[in-house]
Amino acid sequence: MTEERTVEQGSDRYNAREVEPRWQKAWAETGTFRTRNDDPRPKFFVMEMFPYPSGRIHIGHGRNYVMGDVLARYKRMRGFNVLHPMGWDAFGLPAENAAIERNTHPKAWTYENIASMREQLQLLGLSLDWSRELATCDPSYYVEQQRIFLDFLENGLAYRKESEVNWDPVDNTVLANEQVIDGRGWRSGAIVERRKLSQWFLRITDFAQELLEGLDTLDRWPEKVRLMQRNWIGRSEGMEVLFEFARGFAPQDAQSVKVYTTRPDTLFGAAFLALSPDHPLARTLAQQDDKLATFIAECKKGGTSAEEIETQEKQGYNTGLKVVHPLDAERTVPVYVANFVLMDYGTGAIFGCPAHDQRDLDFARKYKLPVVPVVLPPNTDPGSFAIDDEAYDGDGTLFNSGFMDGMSVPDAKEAVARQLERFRVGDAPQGTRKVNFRLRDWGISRQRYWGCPIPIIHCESCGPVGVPREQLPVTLPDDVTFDRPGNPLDRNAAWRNVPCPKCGAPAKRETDTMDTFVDSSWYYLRYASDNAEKPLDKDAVAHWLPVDQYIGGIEHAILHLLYSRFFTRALKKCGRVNVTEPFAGLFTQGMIVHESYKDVQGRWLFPEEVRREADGRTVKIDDGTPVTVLPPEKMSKSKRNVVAPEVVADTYGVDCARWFMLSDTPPERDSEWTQGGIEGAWRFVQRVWRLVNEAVALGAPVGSDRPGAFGDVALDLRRAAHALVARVAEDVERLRFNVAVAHVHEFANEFGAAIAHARKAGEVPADLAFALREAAEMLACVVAPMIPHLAEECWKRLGHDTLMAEASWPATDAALLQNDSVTLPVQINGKKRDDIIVSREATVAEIEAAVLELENVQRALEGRTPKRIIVVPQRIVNVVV
Ligand code: ANZ
Ligand code: ZN
Repeated sequence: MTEERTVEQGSDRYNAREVEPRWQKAWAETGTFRTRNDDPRPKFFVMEMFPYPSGRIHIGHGRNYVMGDVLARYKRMRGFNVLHPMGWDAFGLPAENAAIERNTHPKAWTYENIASMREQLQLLGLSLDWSRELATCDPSYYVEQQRIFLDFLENGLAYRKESEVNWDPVDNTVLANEQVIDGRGWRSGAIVERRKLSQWFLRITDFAQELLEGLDTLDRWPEKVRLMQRNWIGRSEGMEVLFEFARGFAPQDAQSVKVYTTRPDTLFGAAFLALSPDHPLARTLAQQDDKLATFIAECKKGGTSAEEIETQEKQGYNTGLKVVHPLDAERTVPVYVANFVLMDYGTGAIFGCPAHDQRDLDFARKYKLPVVPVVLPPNTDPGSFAIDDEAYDGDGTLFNSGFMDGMSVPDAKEAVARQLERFRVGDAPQGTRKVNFRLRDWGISRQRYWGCPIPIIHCESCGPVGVPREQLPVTLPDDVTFDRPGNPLDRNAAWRNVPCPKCGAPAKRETDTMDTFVDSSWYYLRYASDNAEKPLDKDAVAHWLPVDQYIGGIEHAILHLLYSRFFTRALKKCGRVNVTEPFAGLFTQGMIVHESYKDVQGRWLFPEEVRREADGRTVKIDDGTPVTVLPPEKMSKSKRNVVAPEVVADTYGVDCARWFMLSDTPPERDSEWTQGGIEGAWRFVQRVWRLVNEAVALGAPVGSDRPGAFGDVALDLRRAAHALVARVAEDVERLRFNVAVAHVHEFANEFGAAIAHARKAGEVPADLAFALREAAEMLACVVAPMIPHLAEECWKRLGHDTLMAEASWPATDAALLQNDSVTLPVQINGKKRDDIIVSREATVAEIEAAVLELENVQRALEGRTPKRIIVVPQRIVNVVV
């Protein structure tokens, strides 16, 4: 603190409000961030997930853009040709809802939002190539999407099929499974029904195995995201097993039922067979059985997702049929129709083993079926082991299982598989090994106006016909009304009625539009092109892809990222691109959270409407009434706990907001926005300005020669400055922005001390004068990616007439860096798994913390805490798991 006072003399206050717009203008006028495809420097492609233009952004949206921007600016300084683009995920339901509520047009609403949000983003000083801006709702974008659809159609990757969908009776639309929450539509809250519709599908399942294997190559993705994708793809190895009907208990036209199981080892514990309500046999039986027909109709209520069906109360209907146990001809098993069996997985039929599957156990308890355990947990007495209300799905030894008794679960699986492969039912083997995937083909039809039209014309004689390419784009008609529910395209005869492209007979356009996830599945490819005529440019894609760093929210861990990975593969198959994995590096950032406030009437208040009193109470600014403060949570418009970027820009400047966003917390974790925090950032920004000014006053002029020798003070300062450059480089490369900030803080103290020393000396010796200038330049460069406006102003003050945004990252002198850091091998249980570079002065606690952040260590730990971490300073680290 004392040091702060001493450096204050002789420098003016930094005025962000005047400075920031000035530099933004300079960047725009020189076209600094405009990227050329023919630039010979090595490429670096960094992008953040593009926003939905919902209205206005708040500072919580800004965090991932700022992180991407730091990386973009840093990589530019390191000599890369950086592509850092921005666009708008501009189709979707909210625009239609706004149109209905406010009597505007979705297009007008969307483009107005884009305009105001673009202005807000520009305010943040992001180094974006705005010339590549795209909006998915623009015909210049979706024309290519329609071509892609036709490519997929021609290559057998798009097809039409009848399928059951989640139907929202209020919004009158099909919902994706993830839009059904607790059996209700995500927006309307209406109870969802199931309906059959003819829909367009994309054949993502063709790539299931590839998409799974590709995950192993994505070593710069968070392990968590890869795991989520792996589970979503859901590969399972199991068997299809035929169960023959028992004599006297068989239906008219069937001899056997085929089930899919991943646990054939538990066959001796089978208590029942269950068919999906949609199983053909169930349907046939229902024709003769009214009660069964009623039961099946009941099952249709509620959504179609696996989660939905799994959380429903288990319901069954005993058909009276019986099957013979495949391994014991003396035993029969009753056949039910059950609501928890899905038709589109496996064979649509299962055998239930209550002792070892929770759903089956719930079902067995309800319908009083036997519960016979066949897997004995380790170290358990077979005589006393019994299942109560929890099924046992762990490992163990087989018992009550004839020839499998005493085997481990994997051995039993193998033994029973061999047995069933030998047995015959008619001509067929009784059991066949089978790999299944949970992943389903992607239904992309939406009964909505504000989406990309599917370029198809339906003709009575020719069927669905692709719109000829020269007629693309099929644009959305503007003259639509939203006064009635449903899709206005259905009612728009002028748009809908067209001749068949094949036979010329009167035909009708497809009125479904595409799921908006299609729009976002290829936009990163569109960015690569700088040629409007070639929105998907194979050469440009080959040049830029894969994206080197993609940054976005964990909420997109599954669908968006998986669909994008599918799209590159599908487009490759169509010969359109030559890239397989779209995103080489992925980072999922945490959210910004903020307290929320309620007044005495229980109404939400904006942060700028409240004030904290000296005594700690929080009151409303206008009338002093008390305010209830609620704990920090995700910023959201509905709770008003949002901070607008323009408010921060006006009060403290954008750089302060950027600095605070980067400084507080590790970037993958949530960070709390506080008044204290932003004020701290403001003080620090001012301090950097003062330090640089002091150094300009005391230091050597720009371009001075380096003295031949340096005294202790100068040498220490040089060492600190060079170390700063090296450390921040590494921090930014690893996206550890908060650590970079900490390093800058640390350096500011050392720099301040050197300045104080120089001032005391009166006449500043040449070696120190040189070191002061060098340190100031390095400091300005190092903070430039984070607080670029201030950095430009410092650069100018330091006497440069070039743009800092175009400057190079400072070179470091290896001799000065020596002794600064050491590389320690990291062992896990005695085996070397990684290296870590740490400062030579790092404490044991710091090293431990850094080691725990290593991906290899995290993987080995699988969420556990290590038993011990042994740090041998300067030598080695061993993690004992
Ligand atoms: C008998 C069994 C015994 C099963 C046991 C599990 C545990 P994954 O791993 O996801 O592939 N199943 C098969 N088809 C089904 C369908 N259409 N609807 C609902 N459930 C179905 O899951 C495979 C297991 O899920 C299969 O193995 C089957 O139940 C059930 F102790 O067979 B199991
Ligand atoms: Zn026709």
